[in-house]
Amino acid sequence: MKHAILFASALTVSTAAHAESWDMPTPYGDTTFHTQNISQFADDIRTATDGELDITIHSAGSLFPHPEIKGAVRNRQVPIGEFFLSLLSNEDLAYGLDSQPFVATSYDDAKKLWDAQRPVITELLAEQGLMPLFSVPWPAQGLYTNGEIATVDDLNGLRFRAYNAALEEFATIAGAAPVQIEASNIPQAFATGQVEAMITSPSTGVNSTAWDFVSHYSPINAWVPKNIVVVNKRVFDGLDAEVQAAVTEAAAAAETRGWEMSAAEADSKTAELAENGITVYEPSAELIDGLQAIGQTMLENWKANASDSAISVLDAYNN
Ligand code: PCA
Repeated sequence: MKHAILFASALTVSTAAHAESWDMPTPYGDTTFHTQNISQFADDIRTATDGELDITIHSAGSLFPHPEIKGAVRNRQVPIGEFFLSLLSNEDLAYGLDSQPFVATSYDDAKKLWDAQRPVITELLAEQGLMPLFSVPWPAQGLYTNGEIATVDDLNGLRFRAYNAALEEFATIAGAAPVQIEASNIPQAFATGQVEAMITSPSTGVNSTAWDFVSHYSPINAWVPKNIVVVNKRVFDGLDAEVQAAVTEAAAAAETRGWEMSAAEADSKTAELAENGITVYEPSAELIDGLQAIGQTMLENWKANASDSAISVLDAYNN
């Protein structure tokens, strides 16, 4: 009996020596499809490794605020994390092309753009000891306001919620007043009058119960921005080969599944906005013309500031 107990505890110790627990910060809430996809990713890895790698997700910026997640993975405060890819456009504009209006507006375009971005940003991230695992798009971005927007002039003077530098530039060119607000704080920002309009996906509109604070939504489908999951390369390289393979396989599955979830939500979440009383209207030709003109200006600015890496992404995308 005594031997059996000793043997059992020795087993526990030897398992514990190999098992790894990872904390994973993510920026968006638990009802967000990205978070649900990542939760499945963690489950897949736990199953495939028999618990050798156990990832705990800390959603909605609860472990690190969104702007600090990438740095936390780089500094090995955490081994893995998710963030909005175009937040890195202040480092290199190659990261931000998916948030430029009217460059890639459909899932097919978005896929082509990701294929063009992936090798370039893999190299850029490697310089910082980071490795991309997978990237998943949000549904195309639409316009939330009180009342219908007939032309770009109607955006003039509105306090406009922004989530990155490109959206801030967009709002400024439109004559609106941009305010940076994380997705989790959208309801609060509208409730307190900090903002009165926004551009985001139907997913984020539903997740933040947009019908509580705006009356109208227009699927202007202006861009298809992505989230990315990155891992610290040194930490990944320290894993057993089988565990590494489990992570890579789960990542590939998460990318495929995430793109499918996104496409399904583009329709279902737009329908949910309407079911909850939001007026969903097609943008007028005049509105689209005005928005495209802003996109044109922004792309010229982008090109004027783009690195060789960034230009190579645009060239690969256009070919
Ligand atoms: N939702 C996130 C990013 C893009 C989107 O659709 C947000 O609004 O912050």
